[in-house]
Amino acid sequence: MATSTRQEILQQLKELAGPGGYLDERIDIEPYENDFRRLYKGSTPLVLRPDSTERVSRIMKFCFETGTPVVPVGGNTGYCGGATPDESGEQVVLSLARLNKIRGLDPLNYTLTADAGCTLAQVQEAAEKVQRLFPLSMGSEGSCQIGGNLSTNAGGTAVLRYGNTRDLVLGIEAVLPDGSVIENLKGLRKDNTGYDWKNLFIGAEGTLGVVTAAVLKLYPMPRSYGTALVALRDLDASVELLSLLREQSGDSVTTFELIPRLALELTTRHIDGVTDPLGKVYDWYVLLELSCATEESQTQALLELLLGEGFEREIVLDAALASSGAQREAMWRMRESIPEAQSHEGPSIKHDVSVQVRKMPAFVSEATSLVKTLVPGCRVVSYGHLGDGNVHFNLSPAEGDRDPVFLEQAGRVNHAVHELIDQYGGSISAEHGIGRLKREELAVYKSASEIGLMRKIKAALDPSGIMNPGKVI
Ligand code: 2HG
Ligand code: ZN
Repeated sequence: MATSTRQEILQQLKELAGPGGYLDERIDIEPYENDFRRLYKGSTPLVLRPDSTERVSRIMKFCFETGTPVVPVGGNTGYCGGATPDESGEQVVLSLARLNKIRGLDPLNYTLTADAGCTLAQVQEAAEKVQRLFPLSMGSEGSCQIGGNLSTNAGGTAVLRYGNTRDLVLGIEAVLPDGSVIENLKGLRKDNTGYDWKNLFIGAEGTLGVVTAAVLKLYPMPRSYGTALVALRDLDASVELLSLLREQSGDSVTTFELIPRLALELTTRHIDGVTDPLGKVYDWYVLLELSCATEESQTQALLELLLGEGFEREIVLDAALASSGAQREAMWRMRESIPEAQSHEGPSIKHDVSVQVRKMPAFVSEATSLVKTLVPGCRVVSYGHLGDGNVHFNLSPAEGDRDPVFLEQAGRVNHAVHELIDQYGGSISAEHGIGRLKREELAVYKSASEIGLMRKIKAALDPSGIMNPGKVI
């Protein structure tokens, strides 16, 4: 932003955002200067909150002409600082929160068209009203926004069955850095007409343009769920059980989440109302869910049969089946509150890694030994989306340890774990993206040719580098 005209630029931007379309008081701006995990504290003079794609377009055009850097933000629930301005005070924040209408809903076409600022829960609820399922699901669904879900290609707990956000999008509307609007909201399942440009914006974390709307895929609403917390013989048993369930349930496994004993203990310790549904203590559990088109009783019977088979094969040691909606919710609450429960035990050193599903047990064992030698006494809470080959390999300090030295080791530990995941042919960011947090790591672990192509795409779409500078690449 040219300093001589800074005040004029900001004034003009406020006018383009329209009445009620911006925040410029310190107290209102402050939440946008911090990321959800409070890893970064940035600074911005202005938060724009336009209420239409047209206003976003005019704002971007003006920012393009004046070289003003823009940081788009949705619900600000990301894990990698991707929506936080830097410390320069030069970047304006563009919130999509006021673009919050469901534009269209077609139960026969199984599609829903949403503005970027709709919350994920709002989209789920709109679909549910017409007996359809929008399957993207995660702990932050009450506040994360669909535009942010697209921009980060969010994952969540139903990826195994329905895929990542990318797999749930049929078309988007986006505003390019120069203010032009590009749109394909036809809602077609087949449209094989050249480059699939929408996928450039999905997962780009706002570095190529601003997603303003999307046509999303809906699914039939399952008639019944079979949910269970299952204690496993050991970590290897998790992969065997997953395969057994997939094979014999007509592939109706929707969720398969790994939960170590410590995670279960922390949730019972810190989260009101969470209890351990099993009478005995085990090392490893999975929370699994089948979702089916059959009657409740049939689904329950199928799950019992399959777990019985697991028992016979000695991969399952024990299981609690949810026999009511309330019990199902309680199991989900336990799973969804693991990150919160872990935060009560001091800061965590996090990793969001993926490998081929079959290699996950070996990776978790080796990584656990590795970090225990690097940070003696640390507690490993390695949990999450095992069905997708993705775990959150997170470290807490030793019980009661509040020494800030723990977190100072994050860089060293991250690097060692990332080296290991690389040896396993895995990824250093399975679902949380890159943002600012993993920018340097990305440059290490992605091949030169991939980085080269990413740079060319960035330069072609955002030649003056005003879109979310300093993120991803
Ligand atoms: C989850 O799966 C989230 O619960 C959060 O992706 C993971 O806190 C984390 O590391
Ligand atoms: Zn996750």
